[in-house]
This record gives sequence, C-alpha cells and structure tokens, in this order.
Amino acid sequence: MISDVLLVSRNTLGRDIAVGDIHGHFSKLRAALDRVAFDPDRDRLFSVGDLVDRGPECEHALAWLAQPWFFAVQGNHEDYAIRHLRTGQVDIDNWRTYGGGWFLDLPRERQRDFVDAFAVLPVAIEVDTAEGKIGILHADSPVADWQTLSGAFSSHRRRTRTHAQWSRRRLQEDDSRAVAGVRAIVVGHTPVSEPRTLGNVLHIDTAGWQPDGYFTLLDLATLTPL
Ligand SMILES: [Mn+2]
Repeated sequence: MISDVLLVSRNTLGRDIAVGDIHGHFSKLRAALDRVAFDPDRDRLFSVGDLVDRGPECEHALAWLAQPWFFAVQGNHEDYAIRHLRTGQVDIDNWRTYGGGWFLDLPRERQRDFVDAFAVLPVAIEVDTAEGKIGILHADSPVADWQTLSGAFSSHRRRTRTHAQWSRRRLQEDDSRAVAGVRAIVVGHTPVSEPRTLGNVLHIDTAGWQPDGYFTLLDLATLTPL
C-alpha cells in the first residue's frame, strides 16, 4: 500500500526548493534551475504536482521522477491519467481541453508506464527543515490542522484526496486562516501572477508553463523565492 503522505527528512547538505506546476515544460524548468545553480548532489527539488499535460515535454516526466533529488506530489492531472486507465471514468473531452491529448494518444502500454509512476506518488509531502515542517500539496490543505492529515486520509480518503488535488477555495474566498501544526504549506494548481501567501499557505504556481509566466523557485528554509 502506497502512503498518501510521504515524510522527508531534513537536508543537511544543501537547499530544498519547491516549484509550482510544470505541465510539460521541463526545459524551461531546467533553465530556471540553472539560474540558481541547482546542485543535484546537494539540493532537492519538490514539485507540487501537475508534471504533465498542456506542454510539449510531458514524456520527460518519467526521467525526472527517476531522479533521487526530485520529489513530487500527485496533482489533479496525474489523477486524470490514473483514473482514466484504471476506471475509465474521466471526461475525456474535458481533459483534452486541459492538455491531456498527448496521454490519450499514447499506446496503452506507454500509458501504463506513466500511470505506474504517477500512482506511487504521495498526495502530500512533509519535509523537515531547520525551521520546522513544511507541507507540500497540489491544491490546498484538506485539514485545518496538519497533525490530523494522516487520519483524514484514513477515514475520508476520497474526499481528502479530492480537496488536496482540486480545491481552489482558499484563493477564491481569500481565506487567510493559518493551517495549524505546520510551519507552512506550499501549493500550486491555481495560477497567480506572483507568489501569494494566505495565512501560512504559499501559492507558487506563477504559470511557468505559460509563455508569459515564470517558474517560482521557493527556498523552503527562508520561504522566499530564489
Ligand atoms: Mn492542477
């Protein structure tokens, strides 16, 4: 059984950096990492999910996921792929509109390679830092207290996953209440023109996957962009 929550111990060697939705723009991400002299021997990169769909390099996701310095949670676009293959219960026309065509047009065996890699991704990551624990989720926190997260996955798994991967409520309602029990939570999913903090929830999807957007690389020690 794959756990929905992955605990990652402190990086004593280098930096921990978070990035928003990638959506198949791995070359652009690589260029952003080069600008901050990302060192794969010491630094680690945490993705808020949505590695694929929309962009031209979706198939690169497998190579990135195989790197020991790359961590990712499952976004709603990974969820589309998993549900499509496993249940067939995905609105295909809707997904194609949001960039899923590259996947839908792959041979079944190749689709399975991606789903195998996506299905083992956690929905939440908890990273320990010198300043406290940081949560990584795709869309929003499904709990008001981070300490209750594992319990929420156990007792209401479907609802908890759906909220974590799809919700835009916090931004829509401009809700600045902090999530207890955690230093900060980093999310993507809803594009923002610049990083936006509500309470202790940091929205960092500055649409690096769009021509006029950019990748925000957030230092998890300082909680500021590099
Ligand atoms: Mn998303």
